[in-house]
Amino acid sequence: MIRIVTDSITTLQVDAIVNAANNALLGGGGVDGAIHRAAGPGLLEECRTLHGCETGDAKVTKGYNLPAKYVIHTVGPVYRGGSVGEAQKLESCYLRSLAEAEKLGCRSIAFPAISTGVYGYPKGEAAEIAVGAVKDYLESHPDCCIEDVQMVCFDGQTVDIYRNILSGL
Ligand code: AR6
Repeated sequence: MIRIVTDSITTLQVDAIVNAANNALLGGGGVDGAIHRAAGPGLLEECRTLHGCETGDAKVTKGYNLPAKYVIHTVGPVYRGGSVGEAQKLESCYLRSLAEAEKLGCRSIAFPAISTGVYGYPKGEAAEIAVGAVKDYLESHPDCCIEDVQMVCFDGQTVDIYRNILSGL
């Protein structure tokens, strides 16, 4: 099931939350900053051992002081007009994160709207890619342990966009 949630991702009692990180995986602003603040210093310590992450890939840490057991750190593309492979990279963030969650045996996972803040991806296009990728993954993995996918919409515009897309499914 794919559903909309409007709370901060740091408060969610799910098996895994996804972080919209950067290639260094050493923290930053936006949702990344919020996750590091809420998780505490153990998260940064573990992140240092991961030696960064490629755009479109995903790496796992524990959740430390978060209610979530795991944090899946993924790196969305910086939006540069849409013609340098951004859509495929963004889709890969969702697919790779779900694959990591499945490996961990997660039943629930929460995603932020990756790349739609500082990285400038148009919110509507990014949401279409996000929902499409999750739907494709779940349909192509019918025996998957993941049963609850929460799309965290942190602003009103994003809520409206996801409502429209999900109501048309
Ligand atoms: N819970 C859920 N969503 C949130 C939260 C929160 N607490 N805070 C912000 N958002 P952004 P990006 C939403 O900029 O565009 C960082 O510095 C926000 O409203 O966090 O992928 C990293 O280190 C937006 O919809 O991530 C990278 O350098 C969405 O999260 C860079 O920003 C993503 O916004 C990544 O940029």
